[in-house]
Amino acid sequence: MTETTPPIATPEHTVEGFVRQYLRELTYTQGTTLERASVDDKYLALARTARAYLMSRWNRTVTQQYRQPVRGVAYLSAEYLLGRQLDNALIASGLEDIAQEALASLGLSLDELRAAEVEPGLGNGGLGRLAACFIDSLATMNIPAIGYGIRYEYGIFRQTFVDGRQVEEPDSWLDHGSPWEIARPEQEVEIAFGGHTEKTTVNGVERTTWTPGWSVLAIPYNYMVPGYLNGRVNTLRLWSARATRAFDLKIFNYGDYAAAVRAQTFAENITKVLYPEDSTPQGKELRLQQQYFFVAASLHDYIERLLGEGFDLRRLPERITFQLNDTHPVIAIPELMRILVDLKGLAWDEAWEITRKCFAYTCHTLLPEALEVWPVELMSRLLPRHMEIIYRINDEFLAQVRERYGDDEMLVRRMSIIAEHPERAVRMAFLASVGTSKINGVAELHSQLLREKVLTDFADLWPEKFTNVTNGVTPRRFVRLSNPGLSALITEAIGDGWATDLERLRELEPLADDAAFRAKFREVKQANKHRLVDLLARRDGIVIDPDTMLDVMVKRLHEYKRQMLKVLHVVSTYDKLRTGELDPASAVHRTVVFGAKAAPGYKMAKEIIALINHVGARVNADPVVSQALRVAFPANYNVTVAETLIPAADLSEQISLAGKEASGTGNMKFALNGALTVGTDDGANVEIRQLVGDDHFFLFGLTEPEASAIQEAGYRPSAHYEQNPSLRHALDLIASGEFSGGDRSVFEPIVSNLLYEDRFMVLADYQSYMDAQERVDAAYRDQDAWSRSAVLNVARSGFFSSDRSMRDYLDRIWHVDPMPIEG
Ligand code: H53
Repeated sequence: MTETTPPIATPEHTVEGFVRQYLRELTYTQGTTLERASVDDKYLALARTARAYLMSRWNRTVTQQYRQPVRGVAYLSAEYLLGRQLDNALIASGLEDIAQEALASLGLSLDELRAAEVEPGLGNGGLGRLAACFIDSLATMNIPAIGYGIRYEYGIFRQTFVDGRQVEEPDSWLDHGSPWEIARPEQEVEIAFGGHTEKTTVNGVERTTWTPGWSVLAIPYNYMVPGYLNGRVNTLRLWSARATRAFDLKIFNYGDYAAAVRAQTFAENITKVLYPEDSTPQGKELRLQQQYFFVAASLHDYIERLLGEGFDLRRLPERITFQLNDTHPVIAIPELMRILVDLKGLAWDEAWEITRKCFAYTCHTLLPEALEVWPVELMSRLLPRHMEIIYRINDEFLAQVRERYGDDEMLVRRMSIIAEHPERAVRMAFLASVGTSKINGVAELHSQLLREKVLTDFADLWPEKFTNVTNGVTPRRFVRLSNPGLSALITEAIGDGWATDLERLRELEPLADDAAFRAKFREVKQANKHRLVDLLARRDGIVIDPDTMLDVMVKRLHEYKRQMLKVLHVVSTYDKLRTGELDPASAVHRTVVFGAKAAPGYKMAKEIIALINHVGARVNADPVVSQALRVAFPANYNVTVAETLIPAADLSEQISLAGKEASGTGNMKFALNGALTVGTDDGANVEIRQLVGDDHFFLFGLTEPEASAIQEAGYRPSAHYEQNPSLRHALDLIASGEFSGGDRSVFEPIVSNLLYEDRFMVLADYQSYMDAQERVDAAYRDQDAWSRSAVLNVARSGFFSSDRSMRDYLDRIWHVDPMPIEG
């Protein structure tokens, strides 16, 4: 294949070379001229130009991997929240300056064209963005790796506000096509569902055959995952559903044309839309179809390629680890068993040994409601053979449990992969625990609680299976690309190389004591604030003051993340400013920025969004209050907005109830960009605080053991309301209709939920949070000390590079060696 293709020169790495390639793309691919081209045409030509530079590296990577098959890793994830591709492609190939100059020579602006790119929002939040960071790091670290996922036609919905309430609009990101994908329809895979199974005996050996009821085609689309300046381009392979030819034939051969077209639509619905729930699954049938669809296609794809090499599947664990990103791809475990036993004729025990060794599982949650469970009825109907396999896995596993612990029926019931109540259902996290060789949590505290509270019995049975890998974020996107000012300052101070060796940021530590460096650091922050001012004005018509403290809380809207606590702080401050308890002239001036999407079916989360908007409107309209406090809530927070918002932030809000946020990754991005954190002892906050030091982090709130103890003793939130006048005023103000045009009913559900339920202990942490915010104000008054802390946050956060996370996965789980690309 590619080896025999005569080498075709990559476009020259010069301004002239870039211009030539750009005009070629504009003319021959886009079919237009500079004079006639729309902004879209110009962007597409630019994207294809960047792609052209990467293409030969991509081919080289694939060729060298074919020639020299080595151990690798396949990341299975239902979500990849990639963000825009153009800038990343340019920095990865060292073309940023060349592109800028080349475009300028044609009278074009890189800034204008990059704004035309629609980001692929193929993920909800933390989990999807983490997957995107990981594949970036793997490519940069020269690891032979492939990502597998789903090419949703509609990604995460576009959020707008109508009267302050969230309205969802479809995200048709593929409307203008995507220059970043390459379809490989000839590598389609047929994926079957439904039907029934039969047992037959062939030569005295019992075999099961599955006769499916229907099937669809999985069409792969390849995306380039460029390593940073290293010549490697890995592949992300996303699957799209298409009706089989049988549907097309039916359309022509049968009279019922409409029914045939409906059937086709049905098949193609599988990859139509990303489910917008983040960390609280909905248990919809289509979702299970999506999961099996992409996992079955991916395993087939990988295994067929190996078989093409003449590979012996008995050695599969030597060649690959399939990393399961949460429970979403866990159906891969029975699928691999089916392939090995039913299709390849291996004995069950041998197949099981292979399967367990090939898989590893990452758990991303502690919330019990977030652990996926599929009704046996549904699983049996949709995947009857897989259900049988799960039963057998469970039987053998429970026999092992009985052997080890005796007939402890309570324990057996607790550990069973099949839950009996409220309905018979498959517990996917348990299937993952049994069917893998390693299980990891995503931050130290999370991994500890996973062992102690969620998968306790499994940790008892197999302590050696459990490990931790603290999450990380890619410094390429979240510092180098999104914060060019800080990047230049860092490079000026410690030279380059830090973007692939982030612990080198430590070398900045002494500069925290250098007044001139701090001044430059403040200049960068100020410039970043101005960039944000421009973005919000242009994008949202929101005016913010760059000469205020930027206090930012951006993440999915979820009660456990406690946006409500931030709202109460805003309301209390509003109250104090209004009543004169706080003097607006001498108070620290703050702009509180929110960004959050709520799952469309999550009522309380949507009410909280409305409350934030209504409180914001009131605060901003008050002539006295707004001198010292303003609220901004740009709609449709996404990766692109994050890239401008995070570098501008002074204060990062990480205020979940301790023991609820598995890790958090936004917290890492803020610290790396020199924001100080106000946070609880939760998730990766714990590690951030340990690294940056208590003096440079505003800790508040209950610890996990404290919160658990209170819950066990019986938590009564209204006691806090009764005893704390400031809290009472804030809640009364919300209940009074102050923020809802006098209508007391509007936010009543929020207030009574807090008073009588408050599952996430907002009221219990209120006072501690208010005190922490006073410490924040006091610290901010001393700008020199503040920027010293901010520099130390940057210097000490190198640990949170996703390159380090990958190293940990490689050492503890994958054991894959780097394979640099030659030439
Ligand atoms: O995964 C992030 C964590 C974060 C956690 C998040 C997550 C999802 O986005 C979706 C499902 C799920 O179970 C967990 O909430 O704490 O940082 C990446 O690990």
